[in-house]
Amino acid sequence: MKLFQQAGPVLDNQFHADPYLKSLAQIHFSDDASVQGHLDEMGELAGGELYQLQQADRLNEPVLTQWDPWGERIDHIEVTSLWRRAEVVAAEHGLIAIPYEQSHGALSRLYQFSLVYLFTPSVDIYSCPLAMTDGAARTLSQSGNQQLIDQALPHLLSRDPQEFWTSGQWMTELPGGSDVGQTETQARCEDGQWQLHGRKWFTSATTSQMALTLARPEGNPAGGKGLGLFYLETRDQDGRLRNIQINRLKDKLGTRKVPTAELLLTGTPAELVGEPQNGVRQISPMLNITRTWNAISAISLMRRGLNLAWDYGRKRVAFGAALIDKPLHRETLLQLEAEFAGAFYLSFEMVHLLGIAEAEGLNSQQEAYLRLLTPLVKLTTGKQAVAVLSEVLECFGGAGYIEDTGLPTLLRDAQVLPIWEGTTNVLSLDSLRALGSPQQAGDLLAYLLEQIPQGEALVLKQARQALGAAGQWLSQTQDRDMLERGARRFALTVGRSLQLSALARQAQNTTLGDELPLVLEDLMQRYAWTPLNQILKA
Ligand code: MFK
Repeated sequence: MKLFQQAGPVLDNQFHADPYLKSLAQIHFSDDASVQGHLDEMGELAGGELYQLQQADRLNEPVLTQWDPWGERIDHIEVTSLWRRAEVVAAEHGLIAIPYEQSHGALSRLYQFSLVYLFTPSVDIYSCPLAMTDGAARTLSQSGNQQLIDQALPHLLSRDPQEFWTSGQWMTELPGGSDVGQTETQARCEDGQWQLHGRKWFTSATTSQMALTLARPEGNPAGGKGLGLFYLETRDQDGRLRNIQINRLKDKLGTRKVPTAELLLTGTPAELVGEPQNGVRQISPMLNITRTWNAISAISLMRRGLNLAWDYGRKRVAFGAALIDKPLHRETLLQLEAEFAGAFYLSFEMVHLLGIAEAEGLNSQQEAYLRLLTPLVKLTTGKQAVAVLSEVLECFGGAGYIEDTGLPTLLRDAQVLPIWEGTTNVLSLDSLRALGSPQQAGDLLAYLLEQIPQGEALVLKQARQALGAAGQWLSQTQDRDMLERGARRFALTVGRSLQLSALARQAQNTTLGDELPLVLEDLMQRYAWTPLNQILKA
């Protein structure tokens, strides 16, 4: 008797398979065959070689060896073969270099993040060291510290894998993950050389060649303003760690390929990046870049899950039909697709603005918008990624719960997105900080309302109402406690209204031909029906 055999989901070229990214490329790079060709190449890698390597590498994890056979402390971390390959691909494809080379001017960030979006889901969060590297490059290049710029930037921006460096971002300590002002690490200056002493409790991607970190110069006051921002190189010329001990690797729910470690700094030599105070303010360019990467990671993981779920839905037959021909299964997938599409278009709108900011500068209104968008998009997409990927697993029934399908990894990895780089609550409060004075906040919210396309569609009315209600709440709430209590609801309401607005603008984009706008129009209607949407109605 021949037993039933279920075919599993497969991926092909991930650029070809993505009408959303193709639409962006059509709008911004229609006459640039080199960008289109590059996206094609990355799409092929992501659905082919890297995806196969990812599956083969599934059970491997980074290994920390603290001692050599003869008793010397070495603290060596070996990452897995997927990460080693990902580093080469990232350098050669210019995933950090592109926006700094500026060969595509204001479109450079769109170009970079389109590649990152394709690359990320196949490399098990290798986007983490890349995000921090990009953040460090941006922070150093804005610092005015020419010596550090000359020393580090050629490595961070190199396309040669032998020369390429990644950077850590060592912020979190035991007393304060969110409240960074509580940092205990001390910086002592001896004979003109700064040395750091302290314990870093979460350092992601500890294999990096350099890091930016916060420490309190001796004699400085408590709190964030008393911290300095420091640059350090992790190893000396002989490859030994510079007074750094790796106490252990973290045993995490997900992101298992990322060698997240606890470090002890025992007089680590470091350089001040700028002034010896206001470290939090100085590191904030890095935070805003890594938060952008976080959002792109969120949409890329959602896309991967949905691509697998659609393919499986075509192959899996139940109750006499393929799953995608079952009205309820199809509707479920389309609702998830609507969540994704809103997240996708708003995230890339943020990326576009970032690119304009770096190439040409923004006017004050756009600057305020980008400052607000960054925490809003990070927090909204983080929540969506967890919700969407949980549903994606359900689309596979029991198979979605089985490790060797690779599907549970998607959900576990997504779960970090609302946590690191600022939790949903911290970023909700940052959104309020970003709004500035009541007058500035009022002006910005009015600008956001204007961006919602004209039209009488119910969802557009809903978006206007939600944004209007959020603005009204903000202008009427003076009490600090009340503001803080409502911050998350405010941020998610505005974040989701802006997604709907971005989706609607694309649905009305006549340069996209006939087919896609109709699909987007349909998704726009569904966006307002998705399970996350009670927030929008609030
Ligand atoms: C997959 C992709 C990506 C992910 C890679 C991740 C790997 C890395 C893992 C990690 O490192 S996770 C740890 C990340 N940690 C955080 O994100 C910290 C979260 N906490 C916050 O963001 C708090 O809001 C903050 C620490 C900034 C609050 O600290 P303070 O000391 O209370 O700050 P304060 O006094 O409000 O702000 C200090 C200055 O910074 C102010 O400017 P002024 O000095 O001019 O007044 C602020 O306006 C400014 N500032 C704060 N956040 C800013 C900012 N400026 C611009 N953008 C921001 N986001």
